[in-house]
Amino acid sequence: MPPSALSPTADVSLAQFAADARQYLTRTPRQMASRYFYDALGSRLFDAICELPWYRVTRAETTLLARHGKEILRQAGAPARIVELGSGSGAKLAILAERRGRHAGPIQLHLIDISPAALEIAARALDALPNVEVVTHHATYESGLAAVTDVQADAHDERANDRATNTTLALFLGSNIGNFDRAAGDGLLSKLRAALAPGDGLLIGTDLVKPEAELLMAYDDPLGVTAAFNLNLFARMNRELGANFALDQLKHVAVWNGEDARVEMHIESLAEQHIVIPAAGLEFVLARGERIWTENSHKYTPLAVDRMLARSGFSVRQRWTDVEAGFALTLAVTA
Ligand code: AVI
Repeated sequence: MPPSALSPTADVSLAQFAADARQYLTRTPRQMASRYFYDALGSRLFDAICELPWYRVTRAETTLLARHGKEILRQAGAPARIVELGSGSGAKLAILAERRGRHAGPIQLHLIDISPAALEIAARALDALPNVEVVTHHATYESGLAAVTDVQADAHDERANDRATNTTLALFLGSNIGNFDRAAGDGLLSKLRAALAPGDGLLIGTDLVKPEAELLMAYDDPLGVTAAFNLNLFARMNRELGANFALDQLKHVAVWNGEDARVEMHIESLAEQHIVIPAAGLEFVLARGERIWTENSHKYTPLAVDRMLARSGFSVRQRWTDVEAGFALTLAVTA
């Protein structure tokens, strides 16, 4: 998974999946949690989305990291450790770590991801870099934050040993923050802030507000990859929860909600369907034209990023922007 990031679900039990299906699908309007996009096929479809010319998040971020990585590390105080939330393949972390140069001192790279397979691949790639110690944490974002706290506690001990630098840099990339609503995003960043020590940094990737037509192409691409990504959630419910969604009667819909500055993905039913989901103990009629809301992807202005970080106890140190792609990497430090 790319910003394989996102999918705090690989280790979520079937019982939890069923309970969430029941909870989300009975809301008004009906919803389903986007974290369930990322089964094996969903993760591959997301990888494919990242390759699409219309979805520029991953390419823009990778280019910024390659171009400014050295400066980012300098501004972050030459961190003694980097902790990535949702490290996926580790490719972005590798780009940053490589920018340290051959003769840099030792660094710890902490990878937090819910996919053991991704952690193994990433660890192998990063282990090959000079002077790095790779530590993997098989965890969701939330339990990953506990890992950050542990890392900080260890660092505290090391401080007694007078290490040259003891800063931690946390990475939260891929505009993964955009999939959280404002309150949940603030909550996560506040927890991250609490897990860090004074002077530590956070590098956060955010997709920026851009013309509606561009945003809609990114989330409703002409090749239908994003549609397949969205529909796969329903194929997954059919397969794993015994649901009976008629997939050929479901249509992918992406809309721009300007008021809340987010692209929303929905699935619309082309016909009335009597849905039964045995594992969730759920039965309902999905009306013709009714939509199930599957994802929010918030977009930001630089000011909105600054405010979000300030609300969570960070102050912005520097920003690197790909103006053409409309994507920003922001380095903030604990305020
Ligand atoms: C992983 N996340 C930041 C992606 C996004 O842009 O919200 C997921 C995605 N959904 C549709 N395309 C990509």
